[in-house]
Amino acid sequence: MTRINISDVNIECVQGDIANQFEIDAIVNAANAELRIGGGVAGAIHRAAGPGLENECRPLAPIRPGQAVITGAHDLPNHYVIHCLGPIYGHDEPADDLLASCYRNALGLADRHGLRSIAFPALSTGAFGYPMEQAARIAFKTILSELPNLSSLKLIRFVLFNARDLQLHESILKQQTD
Ligand code: AR6
Repeated sequence: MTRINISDVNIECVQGDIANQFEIDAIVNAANAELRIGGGVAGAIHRAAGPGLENECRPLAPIRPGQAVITGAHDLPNHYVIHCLGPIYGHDEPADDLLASCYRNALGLADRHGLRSIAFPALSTGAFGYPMEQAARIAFKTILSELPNLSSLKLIRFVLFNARDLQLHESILKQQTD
């Protein structure tokens, strides 16, 4: 686990399951455009939240790449879920800008709701095929550039599924903040 404090905000990298993050106000879903239960992160979140989440999502769909929408968290141990549609690598362009928009829009939504903490998975790096290292650089660059615009958020956590992805994120976060 790595934690860095910048401008009074903690940025953390941990290994774990995004659907099992206690004491975090909002978790971010790597959603599909229809906001339906899917595989990967979306499957884990919807299974843990229960069917009420899909019902709440239905009128908000479809969403566009780069967009973020917020719902309640139902049976999850959080207050909100922020659903982001990341770009499909090699299909949605410009991919870097669309991925950055996901992080920017999710942080903005959380902050406007007065939330103190948010946890992200590595958006677009699974079924959507984004190379992990490139995605991590964009994620942290966007988060670091958004820090001056945040007032309520004090903890931004990255939840990585395996040790290799955790190490990669830790080293890129260190590079970008040294
Ligand atoms: N907790 C944390 N990270 C996870 C978890 C988990 N429970 N499960 C997977 N990962 P993905 P995408 C990692 O495919 O690429 C879905 O089917 C995973 O190793 O969930 O944005 C949706 O319905 C990878 O590094 O999201 C969409 O159709 C990262 O999280 C589509 O996939 C993202 O993997 C979205 O694709």
